[in-house]
Amino acid sequence: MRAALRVVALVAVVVSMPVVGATVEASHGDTCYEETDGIVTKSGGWTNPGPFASVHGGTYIYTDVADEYIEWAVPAGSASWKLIAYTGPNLGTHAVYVDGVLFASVDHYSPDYVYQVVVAEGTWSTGSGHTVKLFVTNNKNASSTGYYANGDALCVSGAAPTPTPTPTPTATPTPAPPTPTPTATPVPTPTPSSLIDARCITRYEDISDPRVYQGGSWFTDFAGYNQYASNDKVAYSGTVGDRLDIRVVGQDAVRVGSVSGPDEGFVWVVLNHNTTLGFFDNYSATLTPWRSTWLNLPDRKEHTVSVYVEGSKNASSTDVWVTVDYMEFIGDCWLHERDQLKVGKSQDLAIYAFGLFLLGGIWVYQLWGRRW
Ligand SMILES: [Ca+2]
Ligand SMILES: [Ca+2]
Repeated sequence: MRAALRVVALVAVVVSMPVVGATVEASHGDTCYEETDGIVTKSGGWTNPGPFASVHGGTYIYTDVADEYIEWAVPAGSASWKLIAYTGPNLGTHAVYVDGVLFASVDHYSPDYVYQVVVAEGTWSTGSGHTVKLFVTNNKNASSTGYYANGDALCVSGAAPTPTPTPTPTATPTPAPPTPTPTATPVPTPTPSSLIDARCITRYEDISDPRVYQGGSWFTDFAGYNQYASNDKVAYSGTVGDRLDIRVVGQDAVRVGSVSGPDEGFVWVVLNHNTTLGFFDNYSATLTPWRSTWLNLPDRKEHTVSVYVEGSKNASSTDVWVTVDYMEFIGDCWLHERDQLKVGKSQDLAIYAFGLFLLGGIWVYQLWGRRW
C-alpha cells in the first residue's frame, strides 16, 4: 500500500510540474546545504528520484516511513537558519529538532504542490555549530492523502559579526569566546511584571471542569495515574486529533499539568486551532507529575487554547497516550468574577420575570378598558 502511494506521489509530482515556479523564493540565505552535502547524515530509507528542476538545487529525497531522518550539522558562524522543502497534498506532519531539542511539529500539507517552501526557521547563537534534523513521523493533517516527507536543503545566513579591533594593537591572539550552552527549551517565559501579585491563576482540572470542551473521546479517572494528579483525576486519550479546549479572555499565559510515563506521547498545545504554543515530550520511564513552562498568549483577547493528541512519541515510549491533569492560566481575575456572576443570574431572571408581569398587566388593563 505504501509502495502504491509512493508511485502515486511520484506521478503527482511529475504531473504538477507545469505549475511550479510561482512561489519559489529568490534567496533563502547566504549559504545553502543540499540534502547531498557532506554535512548531512541521514537514515537509509530515503528515495532519490533523480533530477527535478523545481526543488532546491535540482535534487531531493523523500520517504513516508516513520522514524527516518535527515540531519544537517552546520558549522559555527551563522545567525539564522531555514529548512527548505516542498509541501503538497500527500505530505505528512513531521518533527524538526534543533541541536537535539524538539523545535516544532511541521505540517507539510498543502492542497497543491509548492516547492522550496521555508517550512521551519529560527535563529541561534553564532559561536558554535548547530544541527537541524527533520524526523519523519506517522502523522498527517486530516486533509492529506499521505505521510510523505522530503529532504531538500538547509540554508543559513547572517555570519557572525567580525570582532571589533581592540584600540591597543597587540600580537597576543584573542582567546576564543566560550561556547554558549544551548538552551533546553525555546519557549519564552512570560516577562515578570509588578502586576504579578494582582493576577490570578485559574486552574481547569482535566475534564472534571465543565468549562473544558472535550473533542473526541477522553477517558478519565485512571487509577494508576490518579495518585499523581492534582485533584486525583486525569483525562487521557490516545486517538490522534482528540483535543481539550478552553476558551479564555484577559489571560497572559497558559501551562499544562500532566503525568509523564512510559507510554506517553508528545503533548501539543495549540492556540486557536492554528498556532503551536508548545510541543512537549511527555515520556518518562516511571510515572511522574509533570508541568510545562508558561506559554505566552499573544494578547489578552479571547482565545481558545487546546491540548491535542498529535500522535508522535519518543522512540522509548510504548504508545502515544496524552494525559492531561489540568490546564491553568495566569492573567486578570475576570474569570473568577464571571464565575461569581453566575450566582447573580437568578437575580437577572427575577427582573425579567417582573418586567413581563408588568407588560402583561398593562395589556390586560387595556383589554379591560376597551371592553368597557
Ligand atoms: Ca535539494
Ligand atoms: Ca486533574
